[in-house]
Amino acid sequence: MAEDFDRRYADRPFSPLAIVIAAYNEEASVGPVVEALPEEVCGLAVQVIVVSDGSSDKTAAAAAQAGALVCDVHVNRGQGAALRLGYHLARQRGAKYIMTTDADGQYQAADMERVVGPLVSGEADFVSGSRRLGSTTSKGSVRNLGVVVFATLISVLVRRRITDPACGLRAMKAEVTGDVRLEQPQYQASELLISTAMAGYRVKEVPIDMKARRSGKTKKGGNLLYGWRFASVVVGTWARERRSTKTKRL
Ligand SMILES: Nc1nc2c(ncn2[C@@H]2O[C@H](COP(=O)(O)OP(=O)(O)OP(=O)(O)O)[C@@H](O)[C@H]2O)c(=O)[nH]1
Ligand SMILES: [Mg+2]
Repeated sequence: MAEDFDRRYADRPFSPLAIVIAAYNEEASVGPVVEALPEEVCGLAVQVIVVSDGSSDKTAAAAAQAGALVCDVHVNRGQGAALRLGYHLARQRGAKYIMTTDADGQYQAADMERVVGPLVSGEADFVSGSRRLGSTTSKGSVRNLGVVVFATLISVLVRRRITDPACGLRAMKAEVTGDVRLEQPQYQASELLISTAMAGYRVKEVPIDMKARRSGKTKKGGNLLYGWRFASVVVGTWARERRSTKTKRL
């Protein structure tokens, strides 16, 4: 799979910033999302990698048509697995930094300089957008309440202030993605954040504007299911990382 991807795109530039997008049944929005991405962010040339797995629509074709390097996996394995594969492909293609965004159009190209800036200036190793420092079009929703509750819980657990642990617009040094333990098949956002913070990497949040998805529907289930699974990943990741820190100290 990875070898085939590498061969197929061997003639495309190995740019220092890879934008990795997991996309599942997003044929209507992935094209416009890829087309709206900048060619450079903070002076870094961009390569766009879209990972679609088991989509039953034309997501892969739409992403390729828009100019992305596309890895089309036949079996659906979840956003977390797709992003892990995307990180691996980005590192293989020499990326120094990796940014993620979503295929549903919730994040804006205009915020990307702000997300990548602290990496380039050497101020941070991992930067996450925060809708609470910026804005969101969904006002007063259950999701927003969940973001506040989980941000508070995670801030206590990792002992630093986190305002938005579920933002899909993030950027990191590429080596972070190979160093921390990532196992979650679908609800990956908090696992990456908690593992990165607990591994001692410098984490920073910056304001971003979050919109409603352009079309299609959520892949995460209803609010209750989302909340329950998110909570399990938060507690499970924290406990796992704590055990592993203690073992390392022995
Ligand atoms: N490749 C792949 N991508 C996925 C999968 N599930 C979700 N995604 C993508 O991950 C991104 C986030 O998924 P969403 O369903 O929008 O979830 P969310 O943004 O956390 O939650 P909402 O607020 O409901 O939109 C989108 O680009 C999805 O297409 C999957 O199983 N495989
Ligand atoms: Mg979404």
